[in-house]
Amino acid sequence: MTDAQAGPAGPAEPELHRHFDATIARDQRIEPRDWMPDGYRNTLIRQIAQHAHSEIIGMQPEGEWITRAPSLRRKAILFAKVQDEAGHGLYLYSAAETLGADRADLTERLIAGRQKYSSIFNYPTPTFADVGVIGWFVDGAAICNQVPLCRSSYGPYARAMVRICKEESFHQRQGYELLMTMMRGTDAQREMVQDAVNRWWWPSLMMFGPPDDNSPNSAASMAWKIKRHSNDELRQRFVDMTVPQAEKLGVTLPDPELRWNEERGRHDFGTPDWDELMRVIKGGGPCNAQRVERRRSAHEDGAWVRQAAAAHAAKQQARAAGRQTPGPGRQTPAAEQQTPAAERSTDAHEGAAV
Ligand code: BYC
Repeated sequence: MTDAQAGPAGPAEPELHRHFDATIARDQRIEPRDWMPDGYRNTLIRQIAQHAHSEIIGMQPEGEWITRAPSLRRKAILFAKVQDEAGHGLYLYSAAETLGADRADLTERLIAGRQKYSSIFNYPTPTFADVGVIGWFVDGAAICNQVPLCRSSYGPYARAMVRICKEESFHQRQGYELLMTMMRGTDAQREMVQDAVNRWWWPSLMMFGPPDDNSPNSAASMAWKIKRHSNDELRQRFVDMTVPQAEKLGVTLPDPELRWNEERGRHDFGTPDWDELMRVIKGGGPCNAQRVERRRSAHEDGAWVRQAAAAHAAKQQARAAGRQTPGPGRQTPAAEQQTPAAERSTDAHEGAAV
């Protein structure tokens, strides 16, 4: 709510600002109807939209394996995981809408290349071991990054994250279990796992964003308690969590500088290739063009579904308001009964598409 919206009798902006600051300082939540500074609102829309886009684009690299999964069990698991990601995207778009963003507009921005999504989803998935490593590393990194977001100062985002994190932890375990199974298999399977680990390790570290001294958004986001920890702190947590898991699995992480630092009580590790991160963020990764093109065609192919849903909602609304008038081409229930089911559904699709 802006000062103008508060009306002439409402509190003045400095007072609203003080109230907002005090709410943040008390670690209480900001809710959609509360006054908030424009910078806070815009930062949230930016981060939540990018997060939503990442979930939706993130369906693609693993989704490519649904038809090629090696067993019915693996197919069912993968199907469920990819579907969860669609759900995460939808919760997050809804959270962005509570801030005044328009979901259709956010999607347009994504497919026009004007809004970002996570760099990690611009890498290819040539083997089934990639599915396991995405679960282990990418969902593991997501957990490190997103558990603190459950305490984010903006209520709808924090609440969406609670459910998302529960599902991410299942995703991570399924990835690790898949890799455990492969590691108990043949030499070729073990090599496949190690190769996938080698390819995904550094891009996974890049998911946490640029280093703190080159992270322009961090200071404001942390002051507003949108982000609770810095990019480097979360990256370090991910490394500390993953190293013992790699040992247990029997793979090596491709970093010669990786070692336990007794004094710090944490692992030292090498520096990711930040030029690569910037290149991928700007659209120059191995699969950026393919991912966005796929999203664009799925969006265009789905136009008839959106039109049909909107037409249905309008009809329901008109019915509820008691002013329903049958349209010129509308069939009577009796006529509908005479039309074979298959034709009826084709008609519905065509009708919706025009
Ligand atoms: N990729 O100032 P900084 C998932 C951008 S979904 C692309 O540090 P901030 C999952 C950044 O946006 C994974 N862009 O920014 C899904 C900023 O650009 P703008 C997604 C990146 O926001 C399916 C600029 O670089 N997770 O886990 O303070 C299956 C400067 O960065 C990246 C989220 O979205 C990157 N890696 O911190 C499995 C979590 N890094 O906007 C798993 C929520 C940075 O100024 N988001 N950029 O033009 C966040 O926590 C924060 O937004 C970030 C970046 C830590 C990512």
